[in-house]
Amino acid sequence: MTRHTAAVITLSDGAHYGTREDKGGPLLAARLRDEAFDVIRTQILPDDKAAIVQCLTHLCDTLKVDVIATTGGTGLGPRDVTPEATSEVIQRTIPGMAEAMRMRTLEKTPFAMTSRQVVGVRNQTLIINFPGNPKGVDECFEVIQPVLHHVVQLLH
Ligand code: MTE
Ligand code: CU1
Repeated sequence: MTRHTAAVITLSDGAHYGTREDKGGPLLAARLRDEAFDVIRTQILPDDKAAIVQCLTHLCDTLKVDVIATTGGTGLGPRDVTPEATSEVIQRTIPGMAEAMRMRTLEKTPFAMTSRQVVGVRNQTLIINFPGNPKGVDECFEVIQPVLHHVVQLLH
């Protein structure tokens, strides 16, 4: 079986400028490695829509990674733009995957409903937004884990 590739992007002004430790990114990378993905790129970007769009497009169109997992910037802070940037890049949305993460983790915290996370596809790349909170990353990853490889295979 050929191994699937993944990229992890942390979206956070604080983590980018070094005032906050990035915990979500390394956690996502570890979860993806546990699922036998080759994590070929990890990056920390500020909450800047144009920069995020450019990075996602490059990962999809040039590096052709199978899965991009983002963490952070999905909430209601004035600088949170991850869902907007993702929506600009994807060609098809998978609302069910985003809804499943919110619904299933709502049992754990009511704040799950405040994450505007988006899941979608550009060409053959699956893009999944996770919240910034490491606990949220873990809880949401558990929800989508059973379909991850199947979805990647469907895109080929
Ligand atoms: N989802 C789950 N499953 N668990 C969580 O702890 N945190 C919430 C929410 N989603 C959380 C969650 C909180 S507190 C916020 S503010 C939003 O995600 C948005 O987070 P973000 O802006 O860091 O992406
Ligand atoms: Cu919050």
